[in-house]
Amino acid sequence: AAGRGRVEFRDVSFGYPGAEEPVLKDISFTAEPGRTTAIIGSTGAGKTTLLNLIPRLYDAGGGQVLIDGVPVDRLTREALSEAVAAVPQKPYLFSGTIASNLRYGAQGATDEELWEALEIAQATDFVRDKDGGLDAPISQGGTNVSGGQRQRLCIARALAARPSVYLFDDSFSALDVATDARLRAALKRSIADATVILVAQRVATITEADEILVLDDGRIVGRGTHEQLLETNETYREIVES
Ligand code: TTP
Ligand code: MG
Repeated sequence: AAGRGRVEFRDVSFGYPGAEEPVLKDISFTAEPGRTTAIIGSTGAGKTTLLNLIPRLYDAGGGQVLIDGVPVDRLTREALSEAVAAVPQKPYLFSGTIASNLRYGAQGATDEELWEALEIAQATDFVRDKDGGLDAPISQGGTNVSGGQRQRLCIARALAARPSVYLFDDSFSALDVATDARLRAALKRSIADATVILVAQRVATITEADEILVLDDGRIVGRGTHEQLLETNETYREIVES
């Protein structure tokens, strides 16, 4: 990816085909390289939908989504998939091996690079313990690994792709608190220059973000740091205290 990965939403609105109500309304923000932007909001607020507009799972109805100043619908699919790696809320593994799953989006990655990605994703131990290591079989849908292991393999897959923009949709929820903390510390060191946009429920995950966007019913109703929002934003306080 040539650019640095600055993601900008300009007055973005979006509604699912056939639905009457838009799911996202007047969304404007910028996620800068080297910074973590967190999105929080109650279930159904539109967090996943917002993330999905970046790799163009859907296109914005109004407004623009840009990466390094270029509207995403003017980027080739190849350029877009090089720039952005998303860890979806329901992470998916394909039938094959651990290595083939990690190389999805990173075909040229060496074994060493895969182990590095696994190390950051806190997945080294369980992959090493599996018969075959990187070549251990994964069944369709990844049903032969646990939910937390699946999450970490999908995080490692994103890391192996070396994008400039990382999207994490509630990607740390199946991890215990200690693993979550170790993983985020490792991420901070290893992808310090990337743009990170994450959706999170756990307060500890959010509080370390450089900027937090509070999404309510498809609108941004607050933005700032954890401390700023605690002082000024009722919706944020309710979410954090619940
Ligand atoms: P989401 O964007 O899925 O909301 P969310 O990610 O904030 O919720 P959660 O915390 O539970 O993950 O959905 C926003 C609205 O859009 C919601 O009313 C459901 C609707 N929707 C569809 O109609 N079709 C879809 O494919 C999706 C993903 C959501
Ligand atoms: Mg969601």
